[in-house]
Amino acid sequence: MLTTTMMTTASTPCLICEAENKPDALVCSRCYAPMALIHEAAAQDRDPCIVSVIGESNTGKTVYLGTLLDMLSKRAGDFEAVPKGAYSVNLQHNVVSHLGTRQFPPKTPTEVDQWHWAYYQVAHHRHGDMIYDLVMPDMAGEALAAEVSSPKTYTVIRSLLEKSAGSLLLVDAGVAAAGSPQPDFFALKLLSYLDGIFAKKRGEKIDTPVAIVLCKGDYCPECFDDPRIFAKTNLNRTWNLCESRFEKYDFFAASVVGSLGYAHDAEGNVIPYPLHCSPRGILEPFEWVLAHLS
Ligand SMILES: Nc1nc2c(ncn2[C@@H]2O[C@H](COP(=O)(O)OP(=O)(O)OP(=O)(O)O)[C@@H](O)[C@H]2O)c(=O)[nH]1
Ligand SMILES: [Mg+2]
Ligand SMILES: [Zn+2]
Repeated sequence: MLTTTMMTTASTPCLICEAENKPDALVCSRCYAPMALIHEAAAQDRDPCIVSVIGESNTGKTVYLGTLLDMLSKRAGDFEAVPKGAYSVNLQHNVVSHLGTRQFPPKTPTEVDQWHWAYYQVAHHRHGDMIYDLVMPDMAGEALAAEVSSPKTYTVIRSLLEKSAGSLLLVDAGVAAAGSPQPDFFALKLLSYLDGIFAKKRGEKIDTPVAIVLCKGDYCPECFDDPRIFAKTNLNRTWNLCESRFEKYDFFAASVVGSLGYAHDAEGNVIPYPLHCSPRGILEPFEWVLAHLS
């Protein structure tokens, strides 16, 4: 008995990659997940549930996730969200304060120890007051691309996806609507990576819910009319892979900004500025994932 107590106080296993860490460590020595998250989780009586937000760089992951968390903590759609630890508020704070000054937040750094991790206790009053302890890190698109093209470059990404109970796959609908095949190919790569990770038995479909979010819907409002038709037309390869390999998937359109202005930055590049925010379709994919968690 004494030995067990001594062992548990001597090292703390990481929630994400299971590496043993010193009790006073700030981040996990293997995957750089914040240890505050692990300590916070240990104080709970329920296991946290990871919902990953994935997508290419510049698709709008940070803006989407920050807006979603802000809406949840403002009790939108009968949700109630309580951040577990002050570090969890940083992502939402960063996004809301940038949008409030009519700027988009900066790109997420590729260094894992710079990512914002959000750990929220979310309750939904319409769904029988179910409580979910959600861990949602804001990953960098470039790190995801590196991991997908050469697995094990970012062990934290692999561990996070392996442990995910559900995923939100974000796609740039504006770029797809303009005829570029790039969003379709990147989503296809991510889905086949997930397929490899989640596959239990050969031939069996994946039962982890995946919501495909068509971001920046303000550039192509037609995607709100019927996101499935939009995906079938503009993201046909992704659509087909979903149909063949995934049991629980759906398509959603979303946008955060109501109107954009354009101006030059210090280097002379033309940059879009959000003149006003009018979040649309942000809660729906999240609500759908929660409803389909097994
Ligand atoms: N029109 C429009 N543009 C958006 C919206 N959301 C994001 N953007 C644009 O997309 C850019 C990238 O958004 P981010 O949220 O930083 O993208 P990201 O996926 O986090 O990118 P990485 O951090 O590099 O992985 C922003 O700087 C905006 O220019 C939206 O709802 N509408
Ligand atoms: Mg980002
Ligand atoms: Zn770890």
